[in-house]
Amino acid sequence: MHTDVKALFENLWQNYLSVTPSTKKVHELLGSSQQDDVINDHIALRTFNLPKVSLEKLAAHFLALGYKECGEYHFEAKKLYAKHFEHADSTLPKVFISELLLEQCSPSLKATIESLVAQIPEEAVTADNFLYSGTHWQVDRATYESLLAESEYAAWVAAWGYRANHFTVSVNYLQNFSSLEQVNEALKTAGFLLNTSGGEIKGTPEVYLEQSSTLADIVPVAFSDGDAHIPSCFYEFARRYTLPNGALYTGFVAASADKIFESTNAR
Ligand code: OOG
Ligand code: NI
Repeated sequence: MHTDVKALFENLWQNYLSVTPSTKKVHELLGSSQQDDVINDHIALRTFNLPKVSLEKLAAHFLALGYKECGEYHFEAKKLYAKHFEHADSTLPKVFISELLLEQCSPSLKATIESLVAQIPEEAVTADNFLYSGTHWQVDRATYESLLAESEYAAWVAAWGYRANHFTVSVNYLQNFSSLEQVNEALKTAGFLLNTSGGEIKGTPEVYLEQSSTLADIVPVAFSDGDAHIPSCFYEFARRYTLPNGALYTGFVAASADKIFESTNAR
């Protein structure tokens, strides 16, 4: 486990950049015209509910750094369960971790995933670098396709393994944009494709959170039987609103999150 929270996020960021080339351009578009770097609202990680690599195993890395569990979310149709974590230092990104509930999946998907996870050495899961260690297995194209037919989420984790699937710009702290609409327009003008599932903007001021995201980059991945181009990671944009008590809302909105997951769908 990391003892240095800044080093953990820096490693997660570099690993995310390495498979998400558009991130650099988005970061420049939003951040280059301001003095301070962009503030990250949150990152997200994905896994399976097998004991070796469950949500709780990933969360342990953050709990050891002072993060606290703050909310839980159910996604019935996608067969996912998630929790979010926050740090007392509110300048640190929140963390959203989900897991695929394998007992609700087909026996064949479950068996495939069990065979991949079995290849992870037990000690790898608690190592400093686990959260940005990628895959610990090889999959062939046909296996990826058959996972994809049942669960886009399962296929994504099989292809990309352990890494942040997105970072999220906090629109509240951007100096040159005051709304999510403005951010979206700038992105579209620069040629980025947005996730339109559930509309370009998910959520409203009434639920204290508005979110939008790019569609994941399409980049080469090395399957055991050759390279292919598939969706990797994406960038999200979040604007939070103040609660009646005057504090910024810090939770997530399940109905919006349900659509954000689709940012890694094939175009
Ligand atoms: C997480 C999707 C949910 C949010 O901000 O609501 C999410 C994922 O795609 O793994 O990040
Ligand atoms: Ni997110």
